[in-house]
Amino acid sequence: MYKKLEKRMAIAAFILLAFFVSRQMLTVNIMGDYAEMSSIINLAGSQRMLSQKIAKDVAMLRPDIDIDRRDHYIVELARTVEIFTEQDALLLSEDHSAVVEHMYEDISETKDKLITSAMTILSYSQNQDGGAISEFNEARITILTTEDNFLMQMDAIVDQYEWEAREAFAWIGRIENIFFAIQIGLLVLVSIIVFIPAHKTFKSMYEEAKENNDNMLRLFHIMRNALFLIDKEGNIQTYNKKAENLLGKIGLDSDISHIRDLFQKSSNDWTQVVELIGPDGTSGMIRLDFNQKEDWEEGSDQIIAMELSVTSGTYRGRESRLLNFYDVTMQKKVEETLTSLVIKDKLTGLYNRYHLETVIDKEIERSERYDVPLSIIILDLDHFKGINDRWGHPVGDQVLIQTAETLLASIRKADSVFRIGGEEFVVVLAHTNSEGGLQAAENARLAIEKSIHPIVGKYTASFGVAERRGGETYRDLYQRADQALYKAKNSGRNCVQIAENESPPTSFALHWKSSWNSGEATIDDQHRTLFRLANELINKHYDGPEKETFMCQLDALMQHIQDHFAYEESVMDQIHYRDSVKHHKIHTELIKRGNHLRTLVENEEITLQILVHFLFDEVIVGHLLREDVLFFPYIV
Ligand code: GH3
Ligand code: MG
Ligand code: MG
Repeated sequence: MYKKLEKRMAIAAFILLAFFVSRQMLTVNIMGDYAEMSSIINLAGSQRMLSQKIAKDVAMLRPDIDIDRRDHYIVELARTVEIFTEQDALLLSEDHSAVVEHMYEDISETKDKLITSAMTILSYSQNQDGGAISEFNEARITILTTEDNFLMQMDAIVDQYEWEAREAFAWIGRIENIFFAIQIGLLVLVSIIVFIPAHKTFKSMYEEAKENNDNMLRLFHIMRNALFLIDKEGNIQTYNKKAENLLGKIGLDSDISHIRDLFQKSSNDWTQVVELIGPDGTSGMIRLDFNQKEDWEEGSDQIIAMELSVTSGTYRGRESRLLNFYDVTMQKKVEETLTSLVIKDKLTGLYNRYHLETVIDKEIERSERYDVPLSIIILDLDHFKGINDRWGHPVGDQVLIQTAETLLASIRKADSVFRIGGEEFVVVLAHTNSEGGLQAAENARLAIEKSIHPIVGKYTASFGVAERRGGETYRDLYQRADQALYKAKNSGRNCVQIAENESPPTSFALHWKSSWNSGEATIDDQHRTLFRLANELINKHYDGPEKETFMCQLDALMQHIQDHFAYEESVMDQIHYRDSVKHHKIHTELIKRGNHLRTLVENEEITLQILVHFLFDEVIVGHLLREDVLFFPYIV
């Protein structure tokens, strides 16, 4: 639309320009003609005057005139005749209309007579002795009689000139009128093709802009987010209803003028906010919390969690920032609830088994990295089935809740309690060795024993404690603590038993290190299972009557290795690991060698020890440390 208009405007401008240029050229031309014509009229007028002067000079040159005056008139007459002839030549050289041309032809005889007679008088007067007086007199009479005639004819010529000039001017007037009409026509045309459409376009553009502006403003006010528009210096230009609501909620007057006043009520450092809304106009997002005004009626949340995003732009021609506050209080609460649902036990509010696995992995890693001890307690309520049977399930539940409270009250802040099953709890004791663990368990045991339930009365629990050995997995640690608990149950319950902390002197074990984790859950699980299966075999005597069971377990281990290799290969292919082919080949080679050694054992060509060592050293540990670790970094 606007493009079309621009084209039209260019065309109109061109037409108008062409019109004014041609008009100007014509005017200049006509003015030239006008100047020429007036100079001709002047000349003709002057000729008329000169003819009169000739007549006057001739009249004065009487034969009896005294010598001085005669000389004067002779000079005068000679000069006048000279000018007259010069002007006559000029007049004749001009272009004339046919009428004037004809008139000149008519006057030429009279004029010649005038000039010839004047020349005769001059020559007689200049040389008194030459020529006859009769000629002089005749010439004088001719001039005096011709002059009238010449004057009349000259008047007629001047009149003709003037008539022609008037005609020409009449044409100028007509042309002027035509130009005026054309000018009006052009203006009408330009109005039709340019001004009217332009007016319509500008009007619709204005209306559209106004409508957009109104809609934006409406949108600004009905937005569910709190919006503040500030200038570069942080002065508030305007804000919407939600923003006003926010100000009220946090106890600020609605006439605050600087945005700093708002942020001073937030949990965030002012400099952090300045960075976000700073002078360079960077845009970004931050999370901030506001403390709700104490006596604010709406809702009961004390903290208002907000997400702030900043956008740069202009407002009324000034560089501005739009601060968009999005209320995430509900979202935050939902997130917290969801997290708590996933990691907490509904009945007691303690962490659950799922969360224990996350926590214990981190604790094990920390204990290894900083070389600090780590212990766990497993406790199980004594004869809980009996409590349920006697008082019913709801009372049993109450006992579980009371136990949770007692445990939480008896342990340190750094420790965490988990309900891992019905009436079974685990306490993870960070930075604690077996003695500390024993102490903590004893405290908890006493606390439970003392916490008399209003219906059930006294009830007790049995405890197993274990300190983690170097390189020990959670499973093994748990197993040892569970064995200690089993011992406690067998030693009459309501007591604490500690797991053996020393490794059995004869036993040798492969210790899993958390740094060997790949990050891929299944691979890590399979690797740990390989270690466990290997450890189960490693200290067994494989001669004698147990050989058959041993071979069975060995075959299971080899099968597990094969399954694990296949899974690992599928992961490598999925992530397009660049050395995937090479790694596949190593797997195939290891399996081939393992099967070959297995056949040799079968045929009793080699000892079982060689096969076991090959599996442990080459396949499980060697391959993991040499080749597997190379592709772990590619797993995301
Ligand atoms: P012991 O001293 O050998 O541990 O004896 P026990 O009766 O405590 O052992 P057992 O494991 O046989 O019984 C555990 C009982 O705990 C069985 C089950 O009904 C009960 N139980 C498991 N979960 C809940 C629960 O959430 N609420 C209640 N009230 N009881 C539960
Ligand atoms: Mg139990
Ligand atoms: Mg029990």
